This record gives sequence, C-alpha cells and structure tokens, in this order.
Amino acid sequence: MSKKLPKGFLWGGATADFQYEGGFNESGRGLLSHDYETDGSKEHPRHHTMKMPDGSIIEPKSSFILADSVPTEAEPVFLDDEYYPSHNAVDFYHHYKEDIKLMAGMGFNIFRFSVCWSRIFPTGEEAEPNAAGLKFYDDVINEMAKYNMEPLITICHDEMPMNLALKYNGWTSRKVIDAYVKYAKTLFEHFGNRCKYWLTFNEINAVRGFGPTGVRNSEGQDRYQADHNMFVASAKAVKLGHKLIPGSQFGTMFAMSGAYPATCKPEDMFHYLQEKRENWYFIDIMGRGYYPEYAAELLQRHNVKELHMEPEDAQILKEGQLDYIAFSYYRSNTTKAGDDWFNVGGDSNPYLKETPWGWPVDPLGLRYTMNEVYDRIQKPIFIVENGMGAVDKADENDYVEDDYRIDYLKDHLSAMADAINIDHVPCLGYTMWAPIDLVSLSTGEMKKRYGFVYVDMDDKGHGTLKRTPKKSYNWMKHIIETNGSALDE
Ligand code: BGP
Repeated sequence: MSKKLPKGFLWGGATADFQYEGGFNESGRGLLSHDYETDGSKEHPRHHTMKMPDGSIIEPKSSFILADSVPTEAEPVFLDDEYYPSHNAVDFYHHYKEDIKLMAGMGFNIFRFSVCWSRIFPTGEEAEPNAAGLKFYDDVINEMAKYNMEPLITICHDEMPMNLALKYNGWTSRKVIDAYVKYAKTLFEHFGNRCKYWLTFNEINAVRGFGPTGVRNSEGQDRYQADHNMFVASAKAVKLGHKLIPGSQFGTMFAMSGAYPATCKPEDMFHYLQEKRENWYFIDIMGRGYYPEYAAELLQRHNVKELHMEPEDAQILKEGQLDYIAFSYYRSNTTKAGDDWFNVGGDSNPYLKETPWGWPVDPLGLRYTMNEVYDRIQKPIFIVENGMGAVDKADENDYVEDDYRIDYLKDHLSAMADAINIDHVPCLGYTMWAPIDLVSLSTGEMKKRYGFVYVDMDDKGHGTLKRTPKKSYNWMKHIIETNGSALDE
C-alpha cells in the first residue's frame, strides 16, 4: 500500500516556549513557573532553586517524572552558580525569521508553537494584556504567513505565570480557571483571524508538580483537583473559541507513549488495563465530555477523597468537548503487576532497541496507538510530537549526518501512513518534535537533540546559536514535497 498521504495533510514541527524562545527579560515578559528550573541530565535530575525562611536553599526535583513536593513556605530564588535554560533557550525570540525560513524551506504548512502565558499576562492577573507580548506572536504569525504556513497554537505548554503558582497553589484553585479563560480569550480575539487549530494544554495526562502546573504537591488530592480544574478551563476555552472563531478546531495534547503488558499473566494484563486508564481518564473526560465510571476506582487508588466540582461543571465538560485528539508519541514501554501507577518511563521491552536515553524505539506502536485512540473516541487525531533525541556529532562546518534520525522518522512516518491508508484512521497532520534543536524538557540538556537543524549551543548555553541544516533536513523536505510517497523509496 502506498505511503502517499491524503491531500491537505498538515506537515510541520512543534516547539514549546520555555525550551525554545528565550527572551526572558524582553517585551515585558513576567516570570514563568519554569524560570527557576536548572539544567540537569539523565543521572542528575533538574531541580528548582528555592529559599526557606531560615535562608537555607532547597532543590526540589522538578521534571514531571520526578516532581518533589515544594514546601509552602519556600520562595523561588535565582542562584549565581546555576544555569537556567528557559532564560535564553535557543533564542527563537531573536531568530524567528531565520527559523521560520528554515522550516518553510522543508515545505512545512503548519508550525506548532506555544504562547508564553507570562509574556501576555506577566502575573496572570493584569486587567489588560501586555501589548508588546502580543506583538511578538503577531510578528511570528505574520512571518509564517509569508510562506503559507499556518499556526497550531498551544495555549498552555506545561507552565504558568509564577505569580499564579505562588499565590493560588497553581491549578488547585478555580481562580486560575478564570485567569486562563481570560488569557485564552485574549489569544482568540487577537490571533483568531489567523489561527484555526488550537491546543488547550500540552500532555495534560503527564503534567504535575510545581513547574508544569504551579502546584506544590504533585500527588493525590492536589494533583487530581488541579486536573479537574484544567478540564473545566479547557472546556470553557473550547466553547468560547468556537463562538469567537468560526470553524476553529480544538484539541488537547496527551502523552501517548504506548504500554504493553510485560507478560500474558492475568495479573499483568489487569494491571495493564488499569495503567492504560491512567491515560484514558484524561482522554475520555475531555474527548467524550464526562467522567467515566472507572474514575471512582482510579481516584481511590490515588488517595483522592473527593474532587471539588461546581454544579455547572458537568454541563461545561459536555459542551466543551475536543474536536480532535492530539498526542505525542515517542516510545512504548511494558508494565506488570506491582509497578507504580505513575510510570512515565515504564519498563523496557526485550524486543525493542533503545535510544541513549533509554527510550525504546517502536514505530508499530504508533500505528497501534492511532488505531486505539480512534477506535475509542471516534474523532480525528493529530500527531503533534514525535521525534528522536540523540547526541549529534557535528563536523567543522556544523554539519551532522543523522542517519539514525532519518531511520527513526522513516519508520514512524511509514507506520503513520499505514494507519491512515490501510486502517483508515483520520489524521489531520504530523508535527515533528522539534524541527530546530532546543532544550530538552526532561533533562534540560542541549545535547539531547531532535532537530532537522543543528544549533551551535552546549548544555550550559554557550555557543554562537548558528543554525545549520542536518542531513535529515533535505530528507524530510523530499518526504513532504511528495506528500509521503517518498517513504516507499
Ligand atoms: C514532551 C514535551 C516536550 C518535549 C518532548 C521531548 O514530553 O511535550 O516539551 O520536550 O516531550 O522530551 P525531552 O525534551 O525530555 O526529550
């Protein structure tokens, strides 16, 4: 079966503001929940730098995989001897014209980026948005329009203005729902005439803890209350967006790295079912518009006594259902009875090779996941992140021969094409993570590179920031110009 994709298929790349944009002191941007997060590595997890009332410094681990609780009395503090990658990232803020031109050179017709919430509302609570912040994204979108590239805007990618985190304990408070809806409304009114596709949140099923959700406690009651408030915020935004932008399409992005039972032992199979529900919980509520029956068992397992819901919430969830289901897919893992419920990495699979960061490579898992999500929700899907983090060795001209990345992408895109052409899964498009090298979310490293374009910068932010296309750049260009047919070559 040919790998050629349907006409109008959206081809592009995806990024997140605090990993890509920088410009932390520019255009009146306020502090963001990630600004106090250090770099790290696979062996040394990233952490926040915080000060206790007695002056002592604490370092709570900060990734969503390892999210330590942050004491109520701890205040964020910048330390001179720490490096904070979000401040400059790879400086898209000053390189956007060059980067968009490079993306257009590959034939992208869509570019997924996230708006930095604290660039629009520096504390999250201003009466009026920050005009200079809006102008930056105006400039970005207008630049994209020159190349007929449309935006896919992530309204909130694992972040919030620091003020909202500290003042309200992040998403545990319904005050943050109001702040988010006001922020989303500002984006709809300002960019709605140029943006049809929106994502209300990024990896909502995986985010937790202080950096991603502003919540000091990353487990149990607080985590699931925060999730409920995010469901309501998303549904309100979807409803409002549909009203303000005719023809708009809304998704939320879910982390959908697949899980397999480690064995066919019934206990492992049942654990697998329950672990899958750790993700379905989010997709079912947002994609179908109501809490599923199994939620009671799941919440009990997570020591949640009772979620606070307002009487109108059920109706809001029903009316604010997603139009499409977006997900990230990088890997799969295995699970067995007795494993932790929050098992992001999961166990490895003896049948699969792994990347240097231990992520199993499983292209068929992508086809499986596309089918599984569509079978269940019956709404179009959108693959908004997929890619391979690898150590690239650049030559003296900064050129990288990344055949391993080409292999990874070829196999995954072929599996995607089979899901679309053979299994008939409706899929709006594919945005690869991340077209230009940027800072890793989980480790804060630069050397975990994903891009088609090499950026001269090291793990501590040193380098010229010069952009150089890798071998995969021209390969991807050819795939896009043939709308997938070249995957057969
Ligand atoms: C997803 C996030 C991204 C991103 C990507 C790759 O979880 O939505 O922000 O970074 O994974 O992960 P990492 O950067 O940790 O390799």
